[in-house]
Amino acid sequence: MLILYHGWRSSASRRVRLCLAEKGLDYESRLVDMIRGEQHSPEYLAMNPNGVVPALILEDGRVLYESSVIAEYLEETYPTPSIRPADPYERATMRNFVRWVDEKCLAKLIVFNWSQSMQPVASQWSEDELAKRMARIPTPERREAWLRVARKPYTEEEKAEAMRGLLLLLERMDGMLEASGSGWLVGKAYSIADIGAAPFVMRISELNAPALAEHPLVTDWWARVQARPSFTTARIEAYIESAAKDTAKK
Ligand SMILES: N[C@@H](CCC(=O)N[C@@H](CS)C(=O)NCC(=O)O)C(=O)O
Repeated sequence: MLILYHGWRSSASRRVRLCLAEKGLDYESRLVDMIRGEQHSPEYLAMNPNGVVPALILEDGRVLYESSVIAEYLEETYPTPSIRPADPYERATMRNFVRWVDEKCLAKLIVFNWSQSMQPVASQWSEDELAKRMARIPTPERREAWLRVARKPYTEEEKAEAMRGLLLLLERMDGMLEASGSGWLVGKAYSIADIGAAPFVMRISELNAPALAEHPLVTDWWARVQARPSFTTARIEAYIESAAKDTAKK
């Protein structure tokens, strides 16, 4: 059976769960406790050297990481139902879009997600604890992000700037929905492009609902995404409620 190392609220994990659900694939769920730094443990880094979730263990024991790469692997290995356009140009467009989301949106979303979920705990770490954690983080960007939430919380100005960046996604999606005319981002059907954007639109809907409402095409698209059975199966739940459930379990 497939084994997924993931986090319920992680956007990249949500993408993979959406793909698995869309294809009706069963998997063993292994939650990674990010606040405890399990993603930076030597065992986890052996699976994903970037020290981030998700990681997917295949049926033969090999490992894959990077949500968009996992999505395409799942499509190629379990092609029905398809979540990728058949037309090569549309496929290329889908990949370019997902790559853009990865490059432009993830760092912006971290500003909000980590301020909410990581900062309350990370700000309590002693200097010694912080140094130990920093030493285990494999990439400079994530060391910086952890340092920010632990010692130098994002300012309101930085949050406003991050939100402006995040909202560019809605503008880009408007253009794509207008061009496709199908109600989906690329081509005629729901694809990895829609899956790539969904976790980010979910967070925008929670953080800034009025901004989403200014984009009727995206708003309708969002309703269609949420109406898919895979959305429920993948457990894309409200961020605050999901975090509260985790805290209650501890
Ligand atoms: N490009 C990666 C991004 C993965 C990623 O950034 N995961 C975040 C959660 S969404 C994470 O594990 N953060 C933990 C950390 O940075 O310590 C992908 O798409 O898989």
